[in-house]
Amino acid sequence: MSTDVFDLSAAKMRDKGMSEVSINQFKQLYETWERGDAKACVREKDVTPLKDVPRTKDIHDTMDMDMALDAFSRTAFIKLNGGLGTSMGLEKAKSLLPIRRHKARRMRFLDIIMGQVLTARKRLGVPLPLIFMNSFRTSRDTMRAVKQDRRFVQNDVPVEIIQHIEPKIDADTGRPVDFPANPDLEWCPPGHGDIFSTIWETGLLDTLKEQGIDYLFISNSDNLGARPSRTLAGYFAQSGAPFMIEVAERTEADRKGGHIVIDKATRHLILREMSQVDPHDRSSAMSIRKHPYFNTNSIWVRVDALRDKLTEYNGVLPLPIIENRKTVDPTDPSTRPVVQLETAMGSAATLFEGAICVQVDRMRFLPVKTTDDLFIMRSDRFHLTDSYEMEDGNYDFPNVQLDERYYKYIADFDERFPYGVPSLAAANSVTIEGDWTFGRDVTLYADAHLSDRGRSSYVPNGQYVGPQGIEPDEWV
Ligand code: UPG
Repeated sequence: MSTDVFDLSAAKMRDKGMSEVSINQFKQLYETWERGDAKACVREKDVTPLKDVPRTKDIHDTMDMDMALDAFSRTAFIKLNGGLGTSMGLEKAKSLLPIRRHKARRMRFLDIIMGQVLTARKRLGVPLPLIFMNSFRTSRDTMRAVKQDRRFVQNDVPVEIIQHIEPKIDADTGRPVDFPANPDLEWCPPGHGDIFSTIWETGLLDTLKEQGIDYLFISNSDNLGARPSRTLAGYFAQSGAPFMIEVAERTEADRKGGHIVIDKATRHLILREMSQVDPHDRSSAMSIRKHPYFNTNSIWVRVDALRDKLTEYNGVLPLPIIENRKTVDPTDPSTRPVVQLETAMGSAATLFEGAICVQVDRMRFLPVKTTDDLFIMRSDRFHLTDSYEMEDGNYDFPNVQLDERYYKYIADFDERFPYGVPSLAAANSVTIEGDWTFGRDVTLYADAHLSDRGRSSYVPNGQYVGPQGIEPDEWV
């Protein structure tokens, strides 16, 4: 493929009125992909594992809280909100999905995020600007929901920045794909690593600097555990590091997502996503003994350091590329195969000399990637406190496996839990096979298991479900 082929994408982007920064970014992604470097892996032999990362709990015990408050008063809170919950069959931002009721209000991720920010502002008297990075797909709905909350006021700093879009590439020809049936599907967001060029282009760093902001805390909007933290702001400020990644101890359940390793040659941090693991290194990379921490995707960045880095690279950081192969209509496998070129936010750590990691407890990592996660989040395992913390006794959650055929998509899931999800307080694990609809006040306990009866089945009101299925007597 030649540069002329890339020019077709550039022309398509210009026609859509896209900026030169976005075109330059896409050019960098495209050329890397064309060279075959998108498949470049981070080899085990070239890295050392990350070990002995300081724990937040120990940091908290020795923290000077006045200093921490000062750092926190100079922090902005940014939420990555550009992704759609497509893996759960959603066509809007995942953050608009209801999680639970609280004081008669239906709470979505977004309400909880805003509640967390408003609580921190009020209790600690800090400005804590909240900024969503939306995509063309999530902006309208998200902003409408933000405006509904009259308590939320923010005048000097924009509440959203809108990330770039890029053409999906026809996997066979390298050209921008055509899909007249739904031209919107010809475009995609370039991954959460796009945050940096978006921040650059919107001039957000200057606005924040004028408002006295020195630190950014950026995290996934689907992680309600990534709350504002005075202690972590203090630790980051005190460390003098330009960039900090929150990592958490990996469990056997954390097979997806990325982990942090150290480059043997440069000693810089590297984020290794599972897609960047060479097949020969798979068992090492999966080993939680060898690589005990994973990336929560919550990062802290110094405004000055980021501005310097973005200036050095003209607004487009040279981040490793992730090649995401799909069909142009991801819900229809018969449509044309495409490549979506993406970058990951945490991979920028490599560019910052002196970047560090900090170990956080599970309470700061409560992601909802699948309806299995949502099942736990909506259950009585959690209690939403008045300061909008998702609280659980020990944050040690049951392993949940709901039959993908009936529960993977949110509409199917909701249909089968018309009275809300069952009690999980006494459940060690949950396996549901087959098509089960649940009545009111059902309790799952121990290793709760329902097996497939080959037809739609019902768990009646008030029943207990344990390792042997519905107990004490079989109904259905
Ligand atoms: N997002 C955007 N724009 C994009 C893509 C994603 O804003 O173009 C947002 C998305 O809405 C979500 C967040 O970014 O809030 C994370 O996106 P997702 O696709 O869910 O990322 P993951 O595959 O979960 O992986 C990230 C990190 C991984 C880490 C994991 C922790 O890449 O290293 O372990 O988050 O949940």
